[in-house]
Amino acid sequence: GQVFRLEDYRPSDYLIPQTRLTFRLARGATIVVAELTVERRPGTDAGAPLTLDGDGLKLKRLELDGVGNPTHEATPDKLVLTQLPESRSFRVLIETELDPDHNKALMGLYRSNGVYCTQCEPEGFRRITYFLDRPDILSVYQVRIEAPKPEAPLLLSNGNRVAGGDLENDWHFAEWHDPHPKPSYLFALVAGDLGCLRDSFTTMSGRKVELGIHVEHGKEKLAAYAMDALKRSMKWDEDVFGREYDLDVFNIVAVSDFNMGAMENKGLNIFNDKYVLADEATATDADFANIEAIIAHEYFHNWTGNRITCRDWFQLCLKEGLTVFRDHEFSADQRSRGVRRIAEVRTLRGLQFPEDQGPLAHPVRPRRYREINNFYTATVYEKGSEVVRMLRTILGAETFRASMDLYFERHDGQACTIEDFLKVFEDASGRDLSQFGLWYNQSGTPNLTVSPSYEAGILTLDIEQSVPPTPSESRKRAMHIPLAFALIGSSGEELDFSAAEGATVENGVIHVRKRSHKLRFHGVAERPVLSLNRGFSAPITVAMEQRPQDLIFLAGHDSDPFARWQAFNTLQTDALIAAYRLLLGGKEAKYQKDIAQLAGRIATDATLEPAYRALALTLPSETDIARDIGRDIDPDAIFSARSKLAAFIAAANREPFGKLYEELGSLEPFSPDAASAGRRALRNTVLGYLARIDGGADIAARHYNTATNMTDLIAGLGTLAHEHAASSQAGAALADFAARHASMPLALDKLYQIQSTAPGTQALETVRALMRHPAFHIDNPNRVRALLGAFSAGNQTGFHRADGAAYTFFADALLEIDSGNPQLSARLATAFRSWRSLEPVRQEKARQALVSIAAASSVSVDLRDIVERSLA
Ligand code: B3K
Ligand code: ZN
Repeated sequence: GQVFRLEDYRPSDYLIPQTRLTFRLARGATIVVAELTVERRPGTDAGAPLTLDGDGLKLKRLELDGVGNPTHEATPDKLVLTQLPESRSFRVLIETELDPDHNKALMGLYRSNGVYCTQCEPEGFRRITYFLDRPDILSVYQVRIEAPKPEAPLLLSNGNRVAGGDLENDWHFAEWHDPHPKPSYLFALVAGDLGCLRDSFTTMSGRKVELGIHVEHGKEKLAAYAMDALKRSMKWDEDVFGREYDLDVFNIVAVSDFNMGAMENKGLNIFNDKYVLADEATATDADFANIEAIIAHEYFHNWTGNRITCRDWFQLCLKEGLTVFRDHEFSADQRSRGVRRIAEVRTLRGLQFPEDQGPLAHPVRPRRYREINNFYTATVYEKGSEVVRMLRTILGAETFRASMDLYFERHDGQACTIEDFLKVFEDASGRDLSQFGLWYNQSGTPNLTVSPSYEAGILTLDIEQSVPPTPSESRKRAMHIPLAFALIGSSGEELDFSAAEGATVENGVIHVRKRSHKLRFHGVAERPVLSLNRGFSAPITVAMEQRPQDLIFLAGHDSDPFARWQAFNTLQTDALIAAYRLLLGGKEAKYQKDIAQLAGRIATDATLEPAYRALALTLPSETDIARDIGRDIDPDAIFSARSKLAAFIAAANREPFGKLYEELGSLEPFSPDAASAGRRALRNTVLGYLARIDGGADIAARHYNTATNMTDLIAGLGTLAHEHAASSQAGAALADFAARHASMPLALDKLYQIQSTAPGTQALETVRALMRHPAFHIDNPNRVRALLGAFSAGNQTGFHRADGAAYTFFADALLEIDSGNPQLSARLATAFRSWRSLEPVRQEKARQALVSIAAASSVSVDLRDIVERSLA
C-alpha cells in the first residue's frame, strides 16, 4: 500500500472557500449535489489540474461554471479536472449517488437504526462527494437536506438553521449555514425520527445558545446527565480557558452504530449512544464518568480542533492530545483531582505503554502512515495529553495559560502544526523548547534509573536516562524530563535543602536533560525517603531500588495522592512478580503479611477518600503485571499469582473488610456524583475480596439480588461469574440479567463483557456461543467490542490459552469483521501487539494467526497495516 510521509506535505494548488451541498435522502439512492467555489492559489500555474479525492463514488453529473461535461477523468476514487478557466475562481458542480443503507464501514453517510448520519474524520467526506478532503482546506458550508417527512422529521447539519419548509409528496427540507470556515472532516448531517431533550446555555457575553440532545423516542430522560455535563463543560471552558461558544445552537445526536466514542463536528456532535444515555438502572458509575469526559472532550474540540485545526493528519495530536489534556483537567475539577490522576495514569500504562513497547510504537506525531485511521491511538491521545501537561509543569500554570491565550489569538481560523503550537509557548515564556519538542518526535517510553546515596547532610542522586529503540527510530536523543519530587523525612514532612547542583531544580521539579546527571542536594537534615515522579509529572518508567519499608512508609505518608498510590502499587507489583517466578519454578507463591496489613489499613482509613481507597485496593491487572515482567510471559502463572495475592489479602482482612462492606451498604438515594460513586467503588472492591473467602458466592449473590443500581448489579454479577463461575448462583444471576435486559443492547454489552472475560480456557466456547446470541450483531461496533474486544484485550488466560485455539478463532473473526468494517477489525487486531513478549509456544501460535490474516485473499488496508507492522 501507499505510504504517506510528513516531509511530503505540500499546500494544495486550489482552495474551496465555499461549499454548497444538497442532499436528497432516499432509500437505495441518495443524491448529493456539491457546488464548489474553487480558487486557484496565488502562484499556482493556470494549467494545473484540479485533483479531487473520492472513495467508492458514483459520479452522475459534472459541470464547470454552469456548463456540462467539462474535460475530466473520473474513477470511484478520484476526479481530475483539466483545461480549467483562466480566471482565478470558478464553480464546479458534482452530483454523486450514494447508498447509505449498505454502508457498513460507518464512514461517510450511513444509516444507523433508521437514522441517516455521517462520520467524516479523517477521510469519510470523500465517500460523500469528490473534494479536496484534507484538513487544511477550510470552506464555508451551506447545506440543504431534503427527505421524506414521516421518516425524517428531524434534519440537522452544522451551524445555524436558516430555512426550512414542506415540499411535494410529503417531503420537506431544511437549510443550514455554518459561518465558520471548516475542514471537510467536520461536516455532519443527521436526518431521522428522534426525540429531543432541550435546554439552553447563556454564554459569558450573554448570548443564549439552544442546546439539543437527540435520542431514540422515549429515551429523552436518559440524556439528562449528558445535558448537565454539557452545560458544565461550556461554563468550565469559559472559566478556565476563556473560551466562549460561537454559534446559536449546539446539537448532540446519539446513534447506535458508531466506530468510536463520539465526533466533534462543528455545532453537531455525533455520539455513540453508549456515551450519552444513562440513568442509575442502565449505566455504571464508570459510564457516567465516561459520558462526562467525552461530552466535555467533544465540546472542547470546538476551540482546540475546530476553530484551530490540523494542517495535515500527522498533526493529529495537535487537537487530540491537547483536548484530552483539557478533558482531564475538567474531570479533575469536577471530581477528585488526585483520584482522577491515578485513573489517568492507569489508562496510560494499560494502553499506551504496551503500544510504546511493542511493534506498533510511533511518535506522538508520527512521520509516516499507510492508514491514518490506525493512528487514533493511545500514544496520540493519552501520551499527547501528557506532553501538554509537561509543558504546563515546566512553564508554570500562569505562563501556560498566557501561551494558550496567544495560541487562540494567533491561530484562530487556521490549520496548524506542532511547530506552531510549541512556538506560542516559546514566545510567551522566552524559553527554548527545541529539546522538549523531542516528545513529539521520538517514540518509546523513557526510563530513568535513579541511585540515591546520603552522607553528612548531602543527598546524591545518580540519574541515568535511556529511551529504548523502537521501530520508528533506532537511536534516541536525550529528552527533557520534568521529574517532580520530594524528600520526605521520618515523620512524613517534606525536607528542605539549601542548594542543589548537577541539574536545574525548581518548584519541586528536577529537570533531567542529559543522559546522566549527578545531582547533589546540600543541607538535607536526615536520610530522606524519595518520592519521585509525583503526580506522574512525566510519562516514563523509573527504576530505583527502594526498601519495602520505604514503600510502606510512602504508601502511608506521601502527601501526593498519586505517589502514595504508586508506592503501594509498586509493593503489590514486586510481590506479584516474585510470586510469579516462584510459581514458574514449581514452588508455592509466598506473600508477606505487611502487604495484607497495609491493605487493611488503607481500606479502613477514614481520612482517605473512598474512591482513592478503592483504587489502592485494586491489584495491578494481569496485563500490568505482564508489561512489567516484559518477556517470556506465561499468562496462567500471572493469573494464579494474582488470584493468590487477592485471596491472601482477603483472608487476612476478613473482619475489617466485612465490617466496611456492611457500613458502606447503608442505602442512600442514588446520585452519580463522584463521592457517591467512590463509596460504591470501595464497597464493590471489598466485595471482590470477600467473594474469595468461604461463603463468597452467597455474599456476591446477595449483592446482586439486592442491587438498586447498575454499578452494584454489575459488580455482583461480575464477581459471581468470575470467582464462582461453577456456582448455581452465577448461573441464576446471568440468566436473570439476560432476561431483565433482553431489549437493552447497551446492558447486554455488559453481560457479553463479563462473560467473555471470565478467566480460563472455557471462555472461548462462551464467546463462540454468544456470537450466535440473537441480540449479537457483527455489524455493530459496540456489540463486537463488548464481546470480542473484551475477550482479546481483557481475558489473558482465555485469549492466550496455550493451545492457540483462541488466536485461530479470533483471526477468523477479524477477517469476517474486516469485510464490512475495516476500522473495527484493525482496532481489534491490536490485541496481538504484545505477542513477542509471550513465552515461545504461545508466541509461535500468535505469529501463525497473524500470518494467516496477512495471507487471506482479501484484507483491508487498515487490517493489513496493523498485521504487517505487528509482524515486522
Ligand atoms: N475526533 C474523533 C475521532 C475520529 C476517529 C476517526 N477514526 C473523536 C475525538 O477524538 O474526539
Ligand atoms: Zn478528540
